[in-house]
Amino acid sequence: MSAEPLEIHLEEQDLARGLREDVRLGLTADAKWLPPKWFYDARGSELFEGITRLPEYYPTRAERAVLARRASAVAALTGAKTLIELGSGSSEKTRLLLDALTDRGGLGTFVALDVSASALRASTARIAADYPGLRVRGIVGDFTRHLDRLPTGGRRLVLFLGGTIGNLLPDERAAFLSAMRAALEAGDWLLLGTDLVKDPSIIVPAYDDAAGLTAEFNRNVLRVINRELGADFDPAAFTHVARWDAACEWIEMRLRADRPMRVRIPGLDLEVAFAAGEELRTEISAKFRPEGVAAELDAAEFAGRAFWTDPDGLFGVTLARA
Ligand code: AVJ
Repeated sequence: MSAEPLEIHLEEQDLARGLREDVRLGLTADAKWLPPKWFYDARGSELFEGITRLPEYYPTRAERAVLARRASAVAALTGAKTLIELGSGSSEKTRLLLDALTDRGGLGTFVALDVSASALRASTARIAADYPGLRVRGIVGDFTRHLDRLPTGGRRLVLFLGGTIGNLLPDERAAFLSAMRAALEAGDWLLLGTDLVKDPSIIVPAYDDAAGLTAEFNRNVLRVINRELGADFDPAAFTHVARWDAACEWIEMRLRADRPMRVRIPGLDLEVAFAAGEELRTEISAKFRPEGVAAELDAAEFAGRAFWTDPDGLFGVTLARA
Protein backbone atom coordinates (compact mmCIF):
# COMPACT_ATOMS: atom_id res chain seq x y z
CA MET A 1 0.00 0.00 0.00
CA SER A 2 1.18 3.55 -0.57
CA ALA A 3 0.96 6.10 2.23
CA GLU A 4 -2.30 8.05 2.35
CA PRO A 5 -2.24 11.79 1.58
CA LEU A 6 -0.98 13.79 4.56
CA GLU A 7 -3.60 15.16 6.95
CA ILE A 8 -2.71 18.77 7.60
CA HIS A 9 -3.51 20.26 11.01
CA LEU A 10 -0.72 22.77 10.85
CA GLU A 11 -0.60 24.96 7.76
CA GLU A 12 2.47 26.81 6.52
CA GLN A 13 0.99 30.07 7.79
CA ASP A 14 0.46 28.58 11.31
CA LEU A 15 4.12 27.59 11.34
CA ALA A 16 5.22 31.01 10.12
CA ARG A 17 3.07 32.73 12.75
CA GLY A 18 4.44 30.44 15.46
CA LEU A 19 8.00 31.28 14.47
CA ARG A 20 7.29 35.02 14.50
CA GLU A 21 5.65 34.81 17.95
CA ASP A 22 8.46 32.71 19.42
CA VAL A 23 11.24 34.87 18.01
CA ARG A 24 9.61 38.09 19.21
CA LEU A 25 8.95 36.68 22.67
CA GLY A 26 12.34 35.01 23.08
CA LEU A 27 14.58 37.73 21.66
CA THR A 28 12.89 40.59 23.53
CA ALA A 29 13.12 38.78 26.90
CA ASP A 30 15.75 39.89 29.46
CA ALA A 31 17.37 36.46 29.28
CA LYS A 32 17.13 35.68 25.56
CA TRP A 33 15.89 32.26 24.49
CA LEU A 34 14.40 30.38 21.53
CA PRO A 35 12.45 27.10 21.48
CA PRO A 36 14.39 24.14 19.99
CA LYS A 37 11.71 23.18 17.50
CA TRP A 38 13.03 25.81 15.04
CA PHE A 39 16.32 23.92 14.54
CA TYR A 40 14.64 21.43 12.28
CA ASP A 41 14.43 22.76 8.74
CA ALA A 42 15.80 20.40 6.06
CA ARG A 43 19.41 21.30 6.90
CA GLY A 44 18.81 21.13 10.66
CA SER A 45 17.17 17.71 10.33
CA GLU A 46 20.19 16.49 8.33
CA LEU A 47 22.58 17.88 10.94
CA PHE A 48 20.60 16.11 13.64
CA GLU A 49 20.81 12.82 11.71
CA GLY A 50 24.58 13.36 11.64
CA ILE A 51 24.61 13.99 15.39
CA THR A 52 22.89 10.65 16.03
CA ARG A 53 25.89 8.92 14.42
CA LEU A 54 28.59 10.81 16.38
CA PRO A 55 30.77 8.78 18.76
CA GLU A 56 29.94 11.21 21.61
CA TYR A 57 26.16 11.17 21.11
CA TYR A 58 25.12 8.06 23.02
CA PRO A 59 21.29 8.52 23.36
CA THR A 60 20.32 7.18 19.92
CA ARG A 61 22.48 4.05 20.18
CA ALA A 62 21.47 3.41 23.79
CA GLU A 63 17.75 3.76 23.04
CA ARG A 64 18.09 1.53 19.99
CA ALA A 65 19.74 -1.11 22.21
CA VAL A 66 16.75 -1.00 24.60
CA LEU A 67 14.22 -1.25 21.78
CA ALA A 68 16.08 -4.06 20.01
CA ARG A 69 15.96 -6.08 23.20
CA ARG A 70 12.41 -5.21 24.32
CA ALA A 71 10.37 -4.71 21.15
CA SER A 72 8.88 -8.20 21.27
CA ALA A 73 7.88 -7.72 24.93
CA VAL A 74 6.26 -4.41 23.99
CA ALA A 75 4.37 -6.13 21.19
CA ALA A 76 3.21 -8.96 23.48
CA LEU A 77 2.20 -6.65 26.36
CA THR A 78 0.35 -4.10 24.24
CA GLY A 79 -1.09 -6.19 21.42
CA ALA A 80 -1.32 -2.87 19.58
CA LYS A 81 -3.51 -2.59 16.49
CA THR A 82 -2.47 1.01 15.81
CA LEU A 83 1.06 2.35 16.22
CA ILE A 84 1.36 6.14 16.49
CA GLU A 85 4.68 7.96 16.47
CA LEU A 86 5.05 11.55 17.69
CA GLY A 87 7.82 13.68 16.20
CA SER A 88 8.57 10.87 13.79
CA GLY A 89 11.83 12.21 12.37
CA SER A 90 13.47 9.49 10.32
CA SER A 91 11.31 6.73 11.88
CA GLU A 92 14.30 4.40 11.96
CA LYS A 93 13.86 3.06 15.50
CA THR A 94 10.16 2.75 14.77
CA ARG A 95 10.94 -0.19 12.52
CA LEU A 96 11.99 -2.26 15.51
CA LEU A 97 8.45 -1.86 16.87
CA LEU A 98 6.82 -2.26 13.46
CA ASP A 99 8.72 -5.53 12.96
CA ALA A 100 7.77 -6.88 16.38
CA LEU A 101 4.11 -5.90 16.01
CA THR A 102 3.79 -7.30 12.47
CA ASP A 103 5.49 -10.54 13.54
CA ARG A 104 2.96 -10.87 16.34
CA GLY A 105 0.13 -10.08 13.90
CA GLY A 106 -2.78 -7.70 14.41
CA LEU A 107 -1.10 -4.39 13.59
CA GLY A 108 -3.31 -2.60 11.06
CA THR A 109 -2.29 1.04 11.01
CA PHE A 110 0.81 3.20 11.45
CA VAL A 111 0.37 6.91 12.07
CA ALA A 112 3.19 9.47 12.20
CA LEU A 113 2.71 13.00 13.52
CA ASP A 114 5.35 15.62 12.79
CA VAL A 115 5.61 19.39 12.21
CA SER A 116 7.62 18.81 9.06
CA ALA A 117 5.52 17.82 6.02
CA SER A 118 8.61 16.98 3.98
CA ALA A 119 10.10 14.68 6.65
CA LEU A 120 6.70 13.05 7.10
CA ARG A 121 6.16 12.47 3.39
CA ALA A 122 9.55 10.77 3.08
CA SER A 123 9.23 8.59 6.19
CA THR A 124 5.63 7.47 5.56
CA ALA A 125 6.44 6.61 1.93
CA ARG A 126 9.36 4.42 3.02
CA ILE A 127 7.32 2.66 5.67
CA ALA A 128 4.37 2.08 3.32
CA ALA A 129 6.76 0.54 0.77
CA ASP A 130 8.40 -1.75 3.34
CA TYR A 131 5.27 -2.92 5.18
CA PRO A 132 2.78 -4.06 2.56
CA GLY A 133 -0.71 -4.44 3.97
CA LEU A 134 -0.15 -1.77 6.63
CA ARG A 135 -2.30 1.34 6.48
CA VAL A 136 0.10 4.32 6.74
CA ARG A 137 -1.08 7.81 7.69
CA GLY A 138 0.92 11.03 8.16
CA ILE A 139 -0.43 13.92 10.20
CA VAL A 140 1.22 17.33 10.00
CA GLY A 141 0.86 18.67 13.51
CA ASP A 142 2.55 19.77 16.73
CA PHE A 143 2.69 17.22 19.56
CA THR A 144 2.18 19.98 22.12
CA ARG A 145 -1.08 21.08 20.45
CA HIS A 146 -2.66 18.38 18.32
CA LEU A 147 -2.85 15.25 20.46
CA ASP A 148 -6.64 15.44 20.31
CA ARG A 149 -6.40 14.88 16.53
CA LEU A 150 -4.87 11.41 16.81
CA PRO A 151 -6.98 8.65 15.32
CA THR A 152 -9.12 6.80 17.86
CA GLY A 153 -10.17 3.19 18.20
CA GLY A 154 -8.20 -0.04 18.00
CA ARG A 155 -5.69 -0.72 20.73
CA ARG A 156 -3.17 2.12 20.36
CA LEU A 157 0.50 2.37 21.22
CA VAL A 158 2.00 5.87 21.08
CA LEU A 159 5.77 6.22 20.67
CA PHE A 160 7.51 9.31 21.98
CA LEU A 161 11.16 8.41 21.60
CA GLY A 162 14.62 9.93 21.49
CA GLY A 163 14.33 11.79 24.77
CA THR A 164 12.50 14.64 23.05
CA ILE A 165 10.27 15.03 26.12
CA GLY A 166 13.42 16.48 27.74
CA ASN A 167 13.09 19.56 25.53
CA LEU A 168 10.05 20.60 27.55
CA LEU A 169 10.29 22.56 30.80
CA PRO A 170 8.88 20.72 33.84
CA ASP A 171 5.48 22.45 33.75
CA GLU A 172 5.23 21.98 29.96
CA ARG A 173 6.09 18.33 30.49
CA ALA A 174 3.31 17.89 33.03
CA ALA A 175 0.86 19.55 30.64
CA PHE A 176 2.04 17.34 27.79
CA LEU A 177 1.71 14.10 29.77
CA SER A 178 -1.78 15.05 31.00
CA ALA A 179 -2.87 15.91 27.46
CA MET A 180 -1.37 12.62 26.27
CA ARG A 181 -3.25 10.68 28.93
CA ALA A 182 -6.48 12.53 28.04
CA ALA A 183 -6.03 11.63 24.37
CA LEU A 184 -5.69 7.93 25.26
CA GLU A 185 -8.33 5.50 26.44
CA ALA A 186 -7.89 2.91 29.18
CA GLY A 187 -5.94 0.04 27.66
CA ASP A 188 -3.92 2.23 25.27
CA TRP A 189 -0.17 2.58 25.84
CA LEU A 190 2.64 5.14 25.71
CA LEU A 191 6.27 4.14 25.05
CA LEU A 192 8.42 7.00 26.34
CA GLY A 193 12.17 7.44 25.81
CA THR A 194 14.09 9.42 28.45
CA ASP A 195 17.79 10.11 28.66
CA LEU A 196 19.03 9.41 32.19
CA VAL A 197 21.00 11.49 34.69
CA LYS A 198 24.66 10.49 34.63
CA ASP A 199 28.09 12.02 35.07
CA PRO A 200 28.28 15.33 33.15
CA SER A 201 31.59 14.14 31.65
CA ILE A 202 29.46 11.82 29.50
CA ILE A 203 26.57 14.22 28.85
CA VAL A 204 28.47 17.40 27.96
CA PRO A 205 30.54 15.94 25.06
CA ALA A 206 27.33 14.50 23.60
CA TYR A 207 26.20 18.14 23.20
CA ASP A 208 29.64 19.57 22.32
CA ASP A 209 31.23 17.09 19.93
CA ALA A 210 34.79 17.35 18.67
CA ALA A 211 33.71 17.53 15.01
CA GLY A 212 31.56 20.59 15.72
CA LEU A 213 28.34 19.17 14.27
CA THR A 214 26.28 20.15 17.31
CA ALA A 215 27.67 23.69 17.09
CA GLU A 216 26.49 23.90 13.46
CA PHE A 217 23.11 22.46 14.45
CA ASN A 218 22.83 25.08 17.18
CA ARG A 219 23.75 27.97 14.84
CA ASN A 220 21.25 26.66 12.29
CA VAL A 221 18.40 28.31 14.19
CA LEU A 222 19.96 31.68 13.29
CA ARG A 223 19.99 30.69 9.62
CA VAL A 224 16.33 29.72 9.85
CA ILE A 225 15.48 33.15 11.28
CA ASN A 226 17.60 34.86 8.60
CA ARG A 227 15.76 33.02 5.84
CA GLU A 228 12.22 33.12 7.22
CA LEU A 229 12.24 36.61 8.72
CA GLY A 230 14.89 38.34 6.61
CA ALA A 231 17.18 38.79 9.63
CA ASP A 232 20.90 39.52 9.39
CA PHE A 233 22.36 37.29 12.11
CA ASP A 234 26.02 36.47 11.50
CA PRO A 235 26.05 32.83 12.72
CA ALA A 236 29.87 32.78 12.67
CA ALA A 237 29.89 35.49 15.36
CA PHE A 238 28.21 33.17 17.88
CA THR A 239 30.03 30.50 19.89
CA HIS A 240 28.32 27.22 20.73
CA VAL A 241 27.99 26.59 24.47
CA ALA A 242 26.78 23.35 26.14
CA ARG A 243 26.36 23.69 29.89
CA TRP A 244 25.17 21.13 32.44
CA ASP A 245 22.78 22.60 35.03
CA ALA A 246 23.26 20.36 38.06
CA ALA A 247 20.31 21.78 39.98
CA CYS A 248 17.77 21.34 37.18
CA GLU A 249 19.46 18.20 35.86
CA TRP A 250 19.33 19.38 32.29
CA ILE A 251 21.87 20.35 29.68
CA GLU A 252 21.46 23.70 27.98
CA MET A 253 22.64 24.74 24.56
CA ARG A 254 23.40 28.40 24.19
CA LEU A 255 24.81 30.74 21.54
CA ARG A 256 27.23 33.31 22.93
CA ALA A 257 27.74 36.58 21.06
CA ASP A 258 31.47 37.04 20.40
CA ARG A 259 31.12 40.81 20.08
CA PRO A 260 28.42 43.45 20.53
CA MET A 261 25.88 43.21 17.73
CA ARG A 262 22.70 44.78 16.48
CA VAL A 263 20.61 42.31 14.54
CA ARG A 264 17.81 43.48 12.27
CA ILE A 265 14.74 41.28 11.88
CA PRO A 266 12.62 42.97 9.18
CA GLY A 267 9.94 40.26 9.30
CA LEU A 268 9.17 41.41 12.84
CA ASP A 269 10.08 45.04 12.32
CA LEU A 270 12.46 44.51 15.21
CA GLU A 271 16.07 45.25 16.06
CA VAL A 272 17.77 43.22 18.78
CA ALA A 273 21.00 44.18 20.57
CA PHE A 274 23.49 41.64 21.90
CA ALA A 275 26.23 42.65 24.35
CA ALA A 276 29.63 40.98 23.92
CA GLY A 277 29.42 37.66 25.75
CA GLU A 278 25.62 37.70 25.98
CA GLU A 279 24.06 34.27 25.68
CA LEU A 280 20.92 33.10 23.89
CA ARG A 281 19.48 29.84 25.23
CA THR A 282 18.36 27.62 22.35
CA GLU A 283 17.55 24.29 24.05
CA ILE A 284 17.21 22.49 27.31
CA SER A 285 17.52 18.71 27.25
CA ALA A 286 16.43 17.34 30.62
CA LYS A 287 17.88 14.11 31.97
CA PHE A 288 15.73 11.87 34.15
CA ARG A 289 15.88 9.55 37.12
CA PRO A 290 13.74 6.41 36.93
CA GLU A 291 11.74 7.43 40.02
CA GLY A 292 11.15 10.87 38.49
CA VAL A 293 9.72 9.41 35.29
CA ALA A 294 7.45 7.17 37.37
CA ALA A 295 6.26 10.11 39.49
CA GLU A 296 5.49 12.24 36.43
CA LEU A 297 3.50 9.43 34.79
CA ASP A 298 1.62 8.82 38.05
CA ALA A 299 0.82 12.53 38.29
CA ALA A 300 -0.61 12.36 34.77
CA GLU A 301 -2.75 9.38 35.88
CA PHE A 302 -1.16 6.65 33.83
CA ALA A 303 -2.12 3.29 35.32
CA GLY A 304 1.05 1.23 35.40
CA ARG A 305 4.36 0.78 33.72
CA ALA A 306 7.46 -1.20 32.85
CA PHE A 307 10.88 0.49 32.76
CA TRP A 308 13.93 -0.74 30.87
CA THR A 309 17.44 0.60 30.24
CA ASP A 310 20.32 -0.36 27.94
CA PRO A 311 23.09 -2.52 29.48
CA ASP A 312 25.14 0.59 30.35
CA GLY A 313 22.21 2.30 32.08
CA LEU A 314 22.46 5.38 29.89
CA PHE A 315 18.92 5.65 28.55
CA GLY A 316 15.49 4.65 29.87
CA VAL A 317 12.40 3.48 28.03
CA THR A 318 9.08 3.32 29.86
CA LEU A 319 6.00 1.48 28.69
CA ALA A 320 3.08 3.17 30.45
CA ARG A 321 -0.55 2.03 30.38
CA ALA A 322 -3.39 4.50 30.17
C1 AVJ B 1 16.11 15.29 19.53
C2 AVJ B 1 15.61 16.56 21.46
C3 AVJ B 1 16.28 14.30 21.68
O1 AVJ B 1 17.95 16.72 23.23
O2 AVJ B 1 19.38 15.19 22.72
C4 AVJ B 1 20.85 16.76 20.00
C5 AVJ B 1 18.30 17.20 20.26
N1 AVJ B 1 20.26 18.70 20.71
N2 AVJ B 1 21.96 17.49 20.21
C6 AVJ B 1 18.49 15.96 22.41
C7 AVJ B 1 19.78 17.54 20.33
C8 AVJ B 1 21.61 18.66 20.62
C9 AVJ B 1 17.96 15.92 20.98
N3 AVJ B 1 16.49 15.54 20.90
